[in-house]
Amino acid sequence: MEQIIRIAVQKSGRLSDDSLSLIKECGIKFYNGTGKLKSTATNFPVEFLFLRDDDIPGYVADGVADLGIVGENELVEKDKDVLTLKKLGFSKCRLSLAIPKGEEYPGIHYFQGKNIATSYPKILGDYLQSQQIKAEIHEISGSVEIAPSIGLAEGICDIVSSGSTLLMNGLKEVEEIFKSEAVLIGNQDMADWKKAIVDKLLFRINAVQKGKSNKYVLMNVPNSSISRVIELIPGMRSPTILPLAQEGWSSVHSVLSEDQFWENIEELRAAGAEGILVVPIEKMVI
Ligand code: PRT
Ligand code: ZN
Repeated sequence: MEQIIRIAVQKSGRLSDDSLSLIKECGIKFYNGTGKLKSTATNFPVEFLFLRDDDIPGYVADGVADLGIVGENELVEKDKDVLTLKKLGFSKCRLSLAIPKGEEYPGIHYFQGKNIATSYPKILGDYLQSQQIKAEIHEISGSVEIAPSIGLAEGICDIVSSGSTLLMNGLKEVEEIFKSEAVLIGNQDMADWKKAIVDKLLFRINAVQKGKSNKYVLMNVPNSSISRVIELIPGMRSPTILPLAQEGWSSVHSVLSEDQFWENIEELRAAGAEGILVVPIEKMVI
């Protein structure tokens, strides 16, 4: 049998584009025709299953898929035994409690004895228990935000990103109860040969993520300032220094996080650096 692992990704929705972009950035090529439920990569031993996100934790727990990409909210709500292998940094959102905007909110005890509509009964139930609040949880599968206006519940617990859905429905966010982002999950009992493929994939994901958070920076520096500039941008091992055609000047190349770059930009200029270029890095292996 061909040695290939299966990875479950969302078929279409808020996770799909970023999941597929990450896979492509890892150099994995596959054909993703519309409506396809399965696809095999042409240059990496992986097959993709395109599923609803709700089903991904279960499929990975059962071993139908070895890996999956899913939001932490779905993962925790489904409560399946899987490994969380890597936070992926996209599809960030929060799960929050919200109430009609005209209501006074005195604190979490507001919810004591109230009805709350949500698609996340487990996360909400655990949270209310931790806060020693007894409330009625109404599980509904969609359009949670309209529950208060139709008299189904006094409050809701739903995913919030920009907050505009709450606003449009006359609600205000009063408690953030859970933070979520996309994660790579894995089956707990993978054979060693599968783990070896997963390690290769994780190695590539790490290289892509490191590349994204770092920049390649080049600048012209008067030779008298080189030591000062090196202190400011130490780079991976140490910066590269190349002489410019003009006597007394060098080109200094280094790699640093974007934050580090902005923090040091004024001092770099004060040290005489000029012609500063900041270039994106596709992949980075340290
Ligand atoms: O069809 P399938 O079941 O696969 O998809 P789905 O409809 O269940 O999920 P989908 O594609 O909407 O979201 C997939 C995952 O993306 C979620 O599980 C979250 O982890 C993450 N995510 C990130 C979000 C949001 N941002 C988001 N804004 N999921 C949902 N929303 C919805 C939210 O439910 C609310 O209706 O967007 C609205 C709020 O957005 P704002 O910007 O108005 O606050
Ligand atoms: Zn879903």
